[in-house]
Amino acid sequence: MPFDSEKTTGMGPLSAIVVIPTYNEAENIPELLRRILTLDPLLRVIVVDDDSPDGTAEAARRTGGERVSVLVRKGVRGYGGAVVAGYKEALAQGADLILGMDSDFSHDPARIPELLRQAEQADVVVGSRYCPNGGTINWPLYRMLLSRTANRYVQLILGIPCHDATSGFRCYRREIVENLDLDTIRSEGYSFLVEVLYRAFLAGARISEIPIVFMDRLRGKSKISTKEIYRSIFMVLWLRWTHSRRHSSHVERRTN
Ligand SMILES: Nc1nc2c(ncn2[C@@H]2O[C@H](COP(=O)(O)OP(=O)(O)OP(=O)(O)O)[C@@H](O)[C@H]2O)c(=O)[nH]1
Ligand SMILES: [Mg+2]
Repeated sequence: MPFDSEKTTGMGPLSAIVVIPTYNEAENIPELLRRILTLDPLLRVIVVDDDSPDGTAEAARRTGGERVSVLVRKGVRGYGGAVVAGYKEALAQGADLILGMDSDFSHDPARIPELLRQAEQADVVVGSRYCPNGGTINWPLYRMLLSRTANRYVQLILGIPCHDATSGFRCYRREIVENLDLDTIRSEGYSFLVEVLYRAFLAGARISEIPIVFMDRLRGKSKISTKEIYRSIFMVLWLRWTHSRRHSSHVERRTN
């Protein structure tokens, strides 16, 4: 079904699907779905829930109606795996644009139309906290410092032209997701987001940013642990290392 959003977003006839990973977000998901579904009558949503004990999947089904698909993964947990499952389902449902976001209102649904519009001129559009006019509200100082430093570090090591490579609020053109080789992505959590953006960048994707203001979650609990943050630091080095190895073996093959 085309995303005929000329009146609301000026996007033209592209179909767009929003992918939302959830774990214990029953307090947030009904209101979030209502806000997204009123943005455009043709916008669709895929919620990927890891069998949350608080009934998130059921709450999503109750509110969603036919424009919302709820995937429940049983016996597994993890942000990255859930997002991969969501991307695959969005491809299977024929999305031209795939937009990822969190379910805790840190990502303001009102910014979705702008992300979609910007995807007319780019392959990946990132909602960025660290470009001019972007920011964070109510984040403790240590998280702000950690997140900013992590992003500077990612830019330095990987050279991705993006101020916020750990932002989960982003929109991809379908072809980019098709070429990600989703089954070989190893990372989880924040480094998952970095790995996906790095792969897109290496494949020559045009990356664009729009400023967003990120709100600390008001309801529900954080799922991504501090351990995950430190693991991500090593993952970035690993990504750089494997890429340079692939690059040098490619050069060697060409010179032999
Ligand atoms: N399906 C699934 N979703 C997850 C998992 N971990 C996190 N999520 C979802 O991924 C999104 C981001 O997770 P958050 O817990 O908000 O991570 P965060 O924003 O770094 O932490 P806070 O700032 O405390 O909110 C939310 O929508 C979560 O519900 C998981 O293991 N499985
Ligand atoms: Mg959050």
